[in-house]
Amino acid sequence: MAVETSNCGAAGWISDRQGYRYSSIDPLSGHLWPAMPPAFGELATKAALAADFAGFEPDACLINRYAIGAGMGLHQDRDEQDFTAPIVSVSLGLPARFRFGGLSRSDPLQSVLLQHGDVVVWGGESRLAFHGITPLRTGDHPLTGSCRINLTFRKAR
Ligand SMILES: O=C(O)CCC(=O)C(=O)O
Ligand SMILES: [Mn+2]
Repeated sequence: MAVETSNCGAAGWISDRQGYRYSSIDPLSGHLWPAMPPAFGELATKAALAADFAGFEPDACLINRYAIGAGMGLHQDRDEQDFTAPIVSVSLGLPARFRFGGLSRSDPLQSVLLQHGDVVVWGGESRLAFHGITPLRTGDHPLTGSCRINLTFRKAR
């Protein structure tokens, strides 16, 4: 089952007939994405700094919604222009198993259970590491019900 996505910030990650890319326009509404709430940007900047990535100023926040059974296959986040900027990922709601590997798809994977409120930062030599989410297990979270929300902050442009 696929993850449902939306965005806030100056750039949003979209897919349409021409493929995947960052766009400042929401293709469903024809309008700019909603601005990134200042508290979101500040959280991402502080989390990056805590992981030794000073000066992270994300221009994109991809919002992923996982229903029960939804997962995300192993992939790299490689469509951003500046790989010196890290990725900051915030997990909300139901727990999910995050798999994090190396620069080759076949490298060994670590497996980490991401719980509500967990923040993961990756960058530097791990910036292009393969990662994914195993299909969400049934559950009921007091704040999100039967789903998980993930926010990934990126410097897309
Ligand atoms: O849901 C997650 O924790 C990871 C999301 C992700 O890797 C992505 O949106 O590219
Ligand atoms: Mn990713």
